[in-house]
Amino acid sequence: MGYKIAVVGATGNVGREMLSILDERGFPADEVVALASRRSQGTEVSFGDRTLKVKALESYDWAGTDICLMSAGGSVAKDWAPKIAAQGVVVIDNSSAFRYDSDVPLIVPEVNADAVSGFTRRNIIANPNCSTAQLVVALKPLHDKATIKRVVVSTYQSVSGAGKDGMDELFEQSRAVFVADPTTNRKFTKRIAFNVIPHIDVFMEDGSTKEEWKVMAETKKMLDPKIKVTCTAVRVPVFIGHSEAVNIEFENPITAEEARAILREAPGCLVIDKHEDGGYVTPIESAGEDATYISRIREDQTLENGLNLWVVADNLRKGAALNAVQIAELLVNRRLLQNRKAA
Ligand code: 11C
Repeated sequence: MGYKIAVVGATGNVGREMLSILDERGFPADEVVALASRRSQGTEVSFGDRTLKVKALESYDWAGTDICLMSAGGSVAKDWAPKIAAQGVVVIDNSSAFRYDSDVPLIVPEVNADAVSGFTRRNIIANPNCSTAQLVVALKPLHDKATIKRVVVSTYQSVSGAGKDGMDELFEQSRAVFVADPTTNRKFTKRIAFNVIPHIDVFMEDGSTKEEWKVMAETKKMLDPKIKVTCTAVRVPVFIGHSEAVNIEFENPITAEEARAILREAPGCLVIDKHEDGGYVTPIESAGEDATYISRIREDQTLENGLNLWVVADNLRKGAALNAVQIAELLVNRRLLQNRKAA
């Protein structure tokens, strides 16, 4: 018997991607429901070659629904996820609202799948921040081999991380620059077209941004609290695909050749690393793909046991929608919803 799954935030960038990934991967659903706020009620969204009419979250009857994939932002999640979870529905939430709660599992299936069983405490599972998801997919197999001590990450994050408004702003500003019209900044704090901005999310007391803090806190929660992480998060004028320059210091020796061989076999990773023009991945090639791409693997001669990597992934897929669907698949494949269905 299949499952009934509802996508909350179905009209957003990530919600639409969730629907298409559920269809692509043949998720065992008898019914898929698209939900959004009342003002989007009746909007049509694609689900494979079908069209779903969006229903209002406010009046949806959750009886019989097994899983809720939620991508509606932190305040909607804080308000709705506990109410939905209380009705026996497992909520997989893409916002940061519950990620740091010790009784909510934060899951990247390639990294800490076993922690998923902890969802029963609150019926909520958190999906990580996009820049963390691709990072930990690349770090996990290397940590298993040589034990990571410290990671220095510089991110190059696409505007789709800031939603459709971010994509529209890059498009609009690029057009305006070409026709010599004035540009306006709405979503971003400075012009993003033909520029880069070292500021994502709000500033924290120590001068870091919340995005940089998330990369640190989420890596520790999912991979190992002993790993030291420092991050500089930068918005770049790319529509889809986050890139990361990653410097890693290990406890034990590991060569670039060993790292390349390990990453070639690692789940979710795809190594493209030829020492020639174009022998690496850029965000354009990652868009629409599921893999976390790893290029430019090389030893850092300034450290005793150090490596540098270039890590690229589609932030809307592995960074958000795909990871959420993979978590739902974990629940199904490990039969963690079975008793609920019988009950
Ligand atoms: C960005 N990483 O690129 C952010 C988007 O905590 O889920 C995702 C924010 C989050 O702007």
